[in-house]
Amino acid sequence: DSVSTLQPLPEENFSPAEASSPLGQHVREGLSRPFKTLSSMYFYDDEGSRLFQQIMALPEYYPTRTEFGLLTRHQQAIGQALRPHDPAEPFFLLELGAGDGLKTKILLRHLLAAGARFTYVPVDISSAALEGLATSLRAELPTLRVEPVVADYAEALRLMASRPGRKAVLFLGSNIGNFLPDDRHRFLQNLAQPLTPDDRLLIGFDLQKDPRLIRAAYDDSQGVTARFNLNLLHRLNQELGANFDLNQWQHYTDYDPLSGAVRSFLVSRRAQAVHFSALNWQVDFAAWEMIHTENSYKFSRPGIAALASAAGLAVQEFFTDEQDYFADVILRP
Ligand code: AVI
Repeated sequence: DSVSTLQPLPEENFSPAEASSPLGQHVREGLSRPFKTLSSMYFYDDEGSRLFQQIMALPEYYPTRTEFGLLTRHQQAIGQALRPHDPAEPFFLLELGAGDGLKTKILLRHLLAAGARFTYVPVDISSAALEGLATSLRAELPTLRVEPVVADYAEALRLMASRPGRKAVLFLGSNIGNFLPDDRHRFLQNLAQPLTPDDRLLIGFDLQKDPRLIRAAYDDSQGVTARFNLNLLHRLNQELGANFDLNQWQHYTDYDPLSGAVRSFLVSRRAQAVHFSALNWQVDFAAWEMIHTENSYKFSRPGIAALASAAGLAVQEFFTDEQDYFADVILRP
């Protein structure tokens, strides 16, 4: 009737700002490719971050537990490698993408107990994530000096380069596995560039192992990883006014031992068109067409040495768990 025609159409709730937002541009570009793709970077809205916390506690998802165990087991030696030789010399412990800091607290507790003089600098582009971490640290480790930095990683390292004292930089959780090889190389080069010979990096790498075990970690029996992947479509519905029907999509994942990558996809169960009102745009999907949403690379020891040296870094020490599932590696310029 005449009243309802005066109501704004749903598309009018979205301004041109959404169309030109990084997410809007990314979606148009990624879903226009011959093999459609979206970046796993966009998994982590509030719901995605909550689901990732659940993933980390799943029986099949071994990386988090394993890295926690190996940090506990090697805390003394890792602490030794990260801090300057002179115990009186102050240093900065930077952490890129700290999350809830559960694993880092093992090292922080150890360093405090060992009398190390250091400032913990968690770095994240989300100030909300950093505030949560800072609050929990103030309660649990009241003597710790914390200086959160809201910035992207390269910017934070450049900012810190002018401060005197060793920088020990943590990048845990095999986050490095989510980069494609070229991006990974550029990322490591950018990390290495502002470092001086006295600085250190500690990077977590998930190692190549029984391929069934790897695949199961990304296709858990409770379907949490599937919900995590599908949440990306929900996010596009929310933020770009898309009309993805989540019942018409499936999570699919596979491990390719040749490249070392777990690749995850969203599979269209039937031919369908999806409209994005914020982009004033529509995209067609054939039956069983897929959107590639994530890479999760698994590494070998020689592979780690090669990627370090390509970025001008050397492996100083290699720490692993009893089963050789995961490695935390100390690198130096
Ligand atoms: C954040 N990142 C290291 C996780 C991984 O294992 O690649 C993200 C993840 N995706 C599915 N499960 C976990």
